[in-house]
Amino acid sequence: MKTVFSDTQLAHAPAQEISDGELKPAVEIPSRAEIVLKTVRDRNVGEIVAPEDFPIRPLHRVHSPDYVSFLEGFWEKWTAAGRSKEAFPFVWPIRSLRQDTTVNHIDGLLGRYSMDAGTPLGEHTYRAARASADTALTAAKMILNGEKAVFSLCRPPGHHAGFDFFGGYCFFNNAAVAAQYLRDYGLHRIAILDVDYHHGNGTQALFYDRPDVLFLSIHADPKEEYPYFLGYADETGEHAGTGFTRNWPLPLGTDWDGYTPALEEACRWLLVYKPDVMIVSLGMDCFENDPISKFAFKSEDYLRLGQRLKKVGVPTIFVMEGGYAVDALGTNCVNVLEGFEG
Ligand code: OKS
Ligand code: ZN
Repeated sequence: MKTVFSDTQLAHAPAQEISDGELKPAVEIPSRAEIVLKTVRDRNVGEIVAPEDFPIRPLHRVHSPDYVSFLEGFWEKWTAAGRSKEAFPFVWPIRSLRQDTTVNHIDGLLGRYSMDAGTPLGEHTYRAARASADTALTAAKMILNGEKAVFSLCRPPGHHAGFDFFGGYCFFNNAAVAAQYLRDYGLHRIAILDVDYHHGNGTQALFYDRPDVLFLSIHADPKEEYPYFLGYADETGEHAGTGFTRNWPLPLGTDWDGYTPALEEACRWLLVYKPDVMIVSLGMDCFENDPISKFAFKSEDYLRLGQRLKKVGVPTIFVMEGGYAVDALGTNCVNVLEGFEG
């Protein structure tokens, strides 16, 4: 299987993040991609190719132009306000506040375009996030050109990012951008299977009213885990998309045996839907030693996951999402790819 990767993605290198009421060292860091890349090389997964530079159009098919422009112009506005370190939002237009303001101050804009305070933005965030989206787009294009499986080594991740907001370490929704690109190039049905530990709220919301992109997600119960406010079992789509979203929230502590019934159900939905392409939002944060997560996958379970996904039998794009146990991240990720390749 070929891997798509760009060095530009490493330019987003946050130092700190807000979590557990403290400023802590950031966990969504460049070494995540570096260790996965090294393991892809060491275990001869296949050729590693650089992404194409795509125009802005495929991003605007998923994200609002004003949001994309906000990210592009963010650092200039941030530094013009006299700030020099990375940014965190801290005020949001919730419920009783106005949604329709044309706020101008960078602190207002940060709240307008975000969902949490846990996602630092820096000087190179936009460039890296563009490269990450280009990485997924290139994988999609390779599938259109006949590849049967491609690994899109994306970073920063994407599945929490929505139409006009960043959060959960995500800026552009790489999997969604790839899915929309495949639709725009004439494929009829795309399935996104999200196996990251966290619910992919951004992806779900983007396709919630659409039958042409099936969204299936297995994740930690949002009652107990980020993103808290989406990912419950009764969210199954709306309007024309009714029935085309499925969620399997699982209890903290879930191991492979606890996970497989949900995975089997998801695979049955895939069999019925018969997608032209499956996009796997591939987080490795179900791993037992993940520093921010509470599932109990072993490294071998990632081999099994890859083997099971192969049996779905459709062209597949793996898009990397989360996973923060850096030492094991390469092993766990390549286990999925090797399990898939057989
Ligand atoms: C607080 C924890 C925020 C969790 C972000 C989740 C990132 C992730 N700093 N999503 O899939 O892995
Ligand atoms: Zn995650």
